[in-house]
Amino acid sequence: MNTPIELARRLATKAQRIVFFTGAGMSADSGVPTFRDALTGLWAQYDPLQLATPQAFARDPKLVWDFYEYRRDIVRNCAPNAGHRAIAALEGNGREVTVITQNVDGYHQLAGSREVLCLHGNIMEDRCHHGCPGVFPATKPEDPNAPVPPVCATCGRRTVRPNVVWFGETLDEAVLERARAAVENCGLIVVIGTSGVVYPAAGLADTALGLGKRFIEINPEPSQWSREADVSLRGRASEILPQILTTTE
Ligand code: BV8
Repeated sequence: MNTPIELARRLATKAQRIVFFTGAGMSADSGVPTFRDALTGLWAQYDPLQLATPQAFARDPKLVWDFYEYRRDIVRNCAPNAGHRAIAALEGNGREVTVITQNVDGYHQLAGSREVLCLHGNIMEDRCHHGCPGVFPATKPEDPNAPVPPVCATCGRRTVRPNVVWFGETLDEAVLERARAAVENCGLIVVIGTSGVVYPAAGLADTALGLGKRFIEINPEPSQWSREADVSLRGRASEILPQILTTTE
């Protein structure tokens, strides 16, 4: 009798092209609060829908900037977990691995994954709010009296903003296109730690199901995909991923 973990292991071992589609739950065991968990979730403390929008930044740039600085400190003080590392370790042995993440913490890249599509940007980067080209690492200004948000170093006139996609902003079409192609070409999608609420990102998992792709889900809670998934594993990403991805042979 195959346990769900053994079935998931077999699907992961057989697949030549795997997509990992990850949400905030992927980094929960690193200590980064998810948006939705009642106790630690950011929804509980702040309403991202009120803060993670261009309107909020226009209305109160300092409040929104402080919200991101609060989250950047968490990301700086935490680190990728065993789940990120298990995915990264899979690359390189002749299999095509693509990570499509909704997360903005950069942990998949830090753990060593090379093919990472960041649908919603990177919280550890800034860009000019009024369009100067380029992004640059978010750093804390030395001068405690520096303006908040900081002024763009390129134009010297406008403020910077976090290099993330806010609610109501469109995703980078090229990134989304590459993500769609990866889903269409994969043999297996592993959907990890997402409540499937945020679109168009969640639409990628819908597409995978619609195309009949082999589908593994890892989440302590059920989701809209649980019933149709080949394997729906109730548990934590940092515990389950090493069990299904680490080849013992
Ligand atoms: C857009 C960056 C065009 C900022 C983020 C349909 C089509 C298109 C748009 C929409 C649509 N319907 C609604 C919209 C509008 C909106 C949207 O989706 N709203 C939601 C709230 C209903 N979408 C947009 O605005 C997108 N733009 O489509 O442009 C357009 C424009 C205007 C109008 C129409 C169309 C842009 C969305 C991007 C938003 N930016 N991040 C920032 O971070 O500050 S999204 C943000 O939310 C994060 O990236 C995060 O990933 C995401 C939250 O979702 P999850 O990752 O799923 O996390 P969540 O906390 O919800 O769930 C955690 C899960 O983990 C849970 O299931 C939990 O059980 C599980 N878990 C917990 N612990 C563990 C675990 N799993 C495994 N292991 C564990 N240990």
